[in-house]
Amino acid sequence: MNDLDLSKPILLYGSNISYFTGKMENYFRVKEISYEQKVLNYPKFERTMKEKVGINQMPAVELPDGRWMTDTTKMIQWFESKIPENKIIPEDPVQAFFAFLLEDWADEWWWRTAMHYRWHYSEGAHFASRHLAEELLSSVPLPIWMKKIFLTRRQRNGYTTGEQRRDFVYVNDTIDIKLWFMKNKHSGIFNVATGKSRSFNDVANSVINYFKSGHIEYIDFPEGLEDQYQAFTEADMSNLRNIGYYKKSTELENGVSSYLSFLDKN
Ligand SMILES: N[C@@H](CCC(=O)N[C@@H](CS)C(=O)NCC(=O)O)C(=O)O
Repeated sequence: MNDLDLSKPILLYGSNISYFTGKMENYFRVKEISYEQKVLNYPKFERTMKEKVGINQMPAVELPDGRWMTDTTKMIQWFESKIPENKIIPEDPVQAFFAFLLEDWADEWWWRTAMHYRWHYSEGAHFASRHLAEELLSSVPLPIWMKKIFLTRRQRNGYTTGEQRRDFVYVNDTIDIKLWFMKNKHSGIFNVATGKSRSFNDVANSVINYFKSGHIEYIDFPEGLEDQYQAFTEADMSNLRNIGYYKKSTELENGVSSYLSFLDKN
């Protein structure tokens, strides 16, 4: 049964710089479905979303009959099942499978890069925070600069701040490797690490967990050094494995707690 009334425009709630709102808009354009993009201010948007669909994310769609829905993947599939013209999901099941795979790849992975480029660099952060402060937070009675700081902190947290990664190795593991080399004569250049990078947030959280108190405070990276800094390093351990060293390295959390308890006792 087709229960979709297309005689009136569909309402699309979301920010006009939200990538997923853009995805839905493009879908409507390709399908020639008439829609109206609307902005609902926070905190009203959050309350309405929780009430109508149970989750606070954008975009959301309101159908002319008052039904609400969210999640672009599911919404597109729903509209595809209702409107057979201009299908964007291929009929052929193998092609459809690859189309879904591509969609999943873009939806679940590319937003990370997009968030990084939008929020990490000050030009992007200034632009996006001002836009969202004026658009989504326009009814919050605070000066724009305060809203910008709030938004930039919120968005950087988890996407970029403290997410620089290193291959942290527990000091005892490095000694084990050296002792092993004393018994097993090999010559060459070998990385002495874990092969698995972890973030500075992980290190800080391990310390907080050990002490059961504390919180993370971020400070801006010194200007001028940003371009020299390597945000990610991870050792290739294959040389060491190829000569027969297989001992598992200590997990970061265990290394931190064992070292901190050593410091406590000494
Ligand atoms: N899987 C969802 C993802 C939607 C999504 O992540 N939207 C972003 C904005 S583009 C959002 O609402 N994020 C929540 C937040 O920032 O609190 C979809 O396809 O619609």
